[in-house]
Amino acid sequence: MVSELDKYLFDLRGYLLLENALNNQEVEDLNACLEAIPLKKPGAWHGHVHSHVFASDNEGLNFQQIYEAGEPFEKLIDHPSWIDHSKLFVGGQESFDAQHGPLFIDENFASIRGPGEAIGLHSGPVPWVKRCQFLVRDQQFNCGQINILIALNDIGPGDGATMVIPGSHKSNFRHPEFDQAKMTMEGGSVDGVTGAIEVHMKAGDALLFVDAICHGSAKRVNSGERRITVYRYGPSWGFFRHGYRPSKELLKRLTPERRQIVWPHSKIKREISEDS
Ligand SMILES: O=C(O)CCC(=O)C(=O)O
Ligand SMILES: [Fe+2]
Repeated sequence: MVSELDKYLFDLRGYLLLENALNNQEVEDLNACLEAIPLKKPGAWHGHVHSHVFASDNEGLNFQQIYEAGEPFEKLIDHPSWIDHSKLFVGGQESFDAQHGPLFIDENFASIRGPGEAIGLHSGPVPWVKRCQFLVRDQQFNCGQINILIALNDIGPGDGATMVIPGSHKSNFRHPEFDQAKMTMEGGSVDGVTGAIEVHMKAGDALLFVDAICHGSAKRVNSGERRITVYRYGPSWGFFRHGYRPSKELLKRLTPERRQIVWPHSKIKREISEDS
C-alpha cells in the first residue's frame, strides 16, 4: 500500500527513497547472480543477458535484460516493496490503459561503475518527452515512466551516487547549467549543479523516480565499484526501449503476474475456417 505521505512527497519532489526495500538475503542473492556473469566486453552475451554501454565509455558497464539472470532478478519484476507505487504513479489502472495488465517494463539492467565513471545530467521536462512525462490530473497520477533503481552495495559520498534535482519534474525552464553539466560529463560528473543532491543509499534501498526529473550521477572517486539495478515501468501499451525481447524460457517460467508485466499481450490466434 502507498501511504498518503509517499503520494504527497512523490508529487512534490519527483522521487522517493524506499529504505530497506530488499532484505539482506535478497541483496546477497542478486549479487551472486551478477558475479556469475563473467565480465565481458560490451556486445557480449551471457545467456540472454547482454553486456552494453550507454552513450560513452565512462558511464560503466550495463547488463541489459537482467531479469533473465535468475530468480532473484525475476522477483524484482513485481516486488511488493514498489509494485503498488509503480501502479499508482503510472496510473490508468481503472481504465482501458490497463486492459492488458497493470504495467510494462521497457528496460531492465544492472550497472557496474568503477572510479572515474558517472552518467551526465539528463531528462527534465524541457524539452517535453512524452515517455518520461510527469502528469497528475484530477488527483490521479499519469506518469510515463517510473524508474526503480536499487542499490546492490552501499552508495555513499565518493561512490558515484545518483543525483536528482528535487522538484525539477515540474520545472518549466531548462536548467541554465545543463550544458555545462554535460560538458563536465566529459570528465564524468554532474557534481556541482545547483539544486542537485546526491541520494546516498544502503544496499537494498530503492530509489523510485519519475524519468522526467532532471537526474544523473556523481563521478565515482572511491576505489571499488558501484552496483545498481534499474527496472523501468510504464503503461501496458508501451514498448521496449531497445531491441531486446524476453526469451521463451523466461516467459515460460515466470508467474502469470510477472509474465503479464514482461509481455503484456499474447498473440491472438487466427482461427482457420473454411472461408478464411
Ligand atoms: O546511474 C545512475 O545513478 C542514474 C541512472 C539513470 O539515469 C536512470 O536509471 O535513468
Ligand atoms: Fe536516467
